[in-house]
Amino acid sequence: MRQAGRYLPEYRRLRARAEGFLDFCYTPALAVEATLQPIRRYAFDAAIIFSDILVVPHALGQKVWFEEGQGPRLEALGGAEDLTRLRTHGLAAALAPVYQALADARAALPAETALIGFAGAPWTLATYMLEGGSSREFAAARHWIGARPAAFAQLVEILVEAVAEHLIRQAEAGAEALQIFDSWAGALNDGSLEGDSLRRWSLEPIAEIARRVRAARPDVPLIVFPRGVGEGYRAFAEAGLAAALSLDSAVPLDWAERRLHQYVTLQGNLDPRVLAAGGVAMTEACSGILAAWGGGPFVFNLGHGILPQTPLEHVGDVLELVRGSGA
Ligand code: 1CP
Repeated sequence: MRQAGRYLPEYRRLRARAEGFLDFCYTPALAVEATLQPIRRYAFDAAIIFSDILVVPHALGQKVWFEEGQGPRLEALGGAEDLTRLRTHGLAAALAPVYQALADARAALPAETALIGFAGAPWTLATYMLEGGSSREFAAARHWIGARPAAFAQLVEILVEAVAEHLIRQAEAGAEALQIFDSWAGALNDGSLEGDSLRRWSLEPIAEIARRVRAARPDVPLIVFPRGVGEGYRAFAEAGLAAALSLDSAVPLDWAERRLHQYVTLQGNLDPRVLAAGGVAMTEACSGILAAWGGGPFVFNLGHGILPQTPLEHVGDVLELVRGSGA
């Protein structure tokens, strides 16, 4: 998860060579290099293509840019009339450099290293498109759900279509597994919205995407990450929509083992702050995850993106622990 990230000095040097972050994503030679860097250093079992979830809103014609130290910015959609301006037919052409990068990365990777493609889930993408950037409160998205439900549903429908197409094209280009990030799904499950909004705006759109991807590419496993949904993970596991569920660091290990693992492969969930801190706490956290989940189908991973200040040795130490565990 965010393997290439800013914790690698070689990534920071490469990053300095591109104009803006999106230019970086759309220049296959640079994107491939960023994809390979963590594999060269650590020989992980899988590489994730260097791209971003916001290439989809950008391909739909929304203005997207990244400000140094501030994260993503978008020209927020103001109302239902702005939906008609989204370009729903130019996706493949706009994202051709991403597919090129996947094909080139697949060719450059060792045969035993899996290549993962990814996309943001409709709800998470909608929050960026309506808020105009990162948010903690999601005021605009909540307003659309409450005051303009038909327009919000239309936006989600547009995104289901676009995300499904983007994932299928990534598989065609060489991705061997696909991950859907619903990074802000937790906001749908915090009691502030009416009804079962987690099901309506996260689970169901993802299930529809999963159906389309499975119909086109039954051979490519899907990993779903509805971050922060707590007990809501059960509905995702029981729905049988994905080969694997990625769990955030707040999910209790024994609960997941009892409630989720019989339905689905688990991925996760070392706390990135624990990885950054290192020491005995890190060793014990890894052993705990391996002991709880290592008996069934399981992918060791972080519970969220790696922190830029993470010491390189800690990543090596964790790898050694996991590889030595026999799980
Ligand atoms: O290894 C990799 O880096 C893989 C490529 C990757 C992935 C899988 C990047 C590159 N971004 C993502 C996913 C992504 N992007 C998510 C979902 C996962 C998650 O929850 O972290 C989200 C929400 C984004 C949006 C995004 N992109 C943010 C905002 C996060 C927020 O708090 O709102 C930011 C800061 C980015 C920029 C970005 N994307 C990727 C990198 C390495 C960076 C850092 C920018 C840089 O290097 O300048």
